[in-house]
Amino acid sequence: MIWNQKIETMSRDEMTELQSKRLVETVNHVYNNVPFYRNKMEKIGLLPGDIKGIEDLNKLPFTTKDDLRDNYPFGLFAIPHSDIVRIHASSGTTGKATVVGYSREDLDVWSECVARCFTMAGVTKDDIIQIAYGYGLFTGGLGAHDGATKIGAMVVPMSTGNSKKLTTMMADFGATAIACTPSYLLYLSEVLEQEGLLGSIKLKSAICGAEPWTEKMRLDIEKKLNIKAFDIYGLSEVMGPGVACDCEFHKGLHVCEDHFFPEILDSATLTAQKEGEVGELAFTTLTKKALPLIRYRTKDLTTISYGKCDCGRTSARLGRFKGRVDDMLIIRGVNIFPSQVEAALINVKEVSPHYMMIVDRVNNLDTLEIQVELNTEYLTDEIKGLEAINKKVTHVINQALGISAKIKIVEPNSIKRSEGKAVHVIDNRKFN
Ligand code: DLL
Repeated sequence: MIWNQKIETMSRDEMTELQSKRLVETVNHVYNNVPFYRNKMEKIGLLPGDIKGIEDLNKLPFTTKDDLRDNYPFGLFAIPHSDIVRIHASSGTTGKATVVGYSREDLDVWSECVARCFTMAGVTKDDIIQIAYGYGLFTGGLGAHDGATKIGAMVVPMSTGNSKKLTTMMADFGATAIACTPSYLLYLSEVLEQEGLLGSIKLKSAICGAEPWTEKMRLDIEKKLNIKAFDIYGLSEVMGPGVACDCEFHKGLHVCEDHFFPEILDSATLTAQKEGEVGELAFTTLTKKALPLIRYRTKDLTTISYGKCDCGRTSARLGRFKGRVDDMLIIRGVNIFPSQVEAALINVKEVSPHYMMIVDRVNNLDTLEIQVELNTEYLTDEIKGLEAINKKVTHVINQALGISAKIKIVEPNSIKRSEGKAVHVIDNRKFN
């Protein structure tokens, strides 16, 4: 089934016309209401009237996560605060959050996009869906919740954690769909097995995203749970989950192109890549009122294709995500930058800022160990002393990252120094 037949099967010409009209409106909106964009455009001598359609997009400047951070918290908002009805946030490079805002209309668009995606995954009003993305500042929980509600499905707002309760309810309620990160779903499949519940669940589909995963992992999930699994993509800055999703043919993620215009760029030259070539994904929002973004560089690496899909949809499709161009890690769905660890360690006098983050996936769950060097003057054989330091470091790191990490205090000078760019991360997870 297709949620929005008219839009999702629109001809390329009609789509370009709609996108062009909306781009012109968005450029006027940011020029008139966001000093950051007005200044950027004035600097290059660009007036809103110079943008007549999508063909003029490359005249416009890019936006980055740093721009959002520099304008923390509300500096890029384009409407009065009294018209903002929701705030979400995700972590930034310095530990300071990237704050995003939504008007009532933005929330309507968001639930429409998620409804399209969930419909691609076969969810209908007859389904019972457990939303097991985190509810709160993270966009996953509430974003998925509103989309499923729009479809009219019976929504079970589980959030994350408490896996035993989730699996028990999955069986007791006869849940037919689940939305959560792929790694969490694999973990849940183990809990179901341990609890002897695998035979008594009615699950049919899972809509997984918020972190990179492989096609193999998707197939593993399908086999383990005897369900269909779908890949959903999104990012807080642009909206949250629902920017794109794959259909039953799994030949790329259909973009909600009438709301978000995708570009695939060569990261070095920032010029367009050809269809099928890997590059950095950038989005221009076409209808957002509260936080419109022009050519936002997502740092995500993928491909794009435009041919009609076997499902009948004509929307542009993104290939499976291949990683990121920056050093952001996604661990258990949480965005983490190594610089957050560095900033936290500076506050602990007993250790040096030399550290190594070791990320792995054990029993389908991401693990994070951080090795931290002791400062020479605190070198001691006393176990108690070391334990106290470990406790202190664990506390500051967990506070800074928002997830728990295993801390290992190591001897001075034992972490390998690099001759070029510092290497702070060993990521043993495989995404390709
Ligand atoms: O992760 C929004 C979301 C929630 C998407 C639930 C899907 C499901 P952020 O926390 O801002 O937002 O993180 C965005 O996560 O730039 C990608 O690097 C990564 N990401 C999201 N979905 C996928 C996916 C949410 N399907 C960042 N495949 C993005 C690979 C993904 N990476």
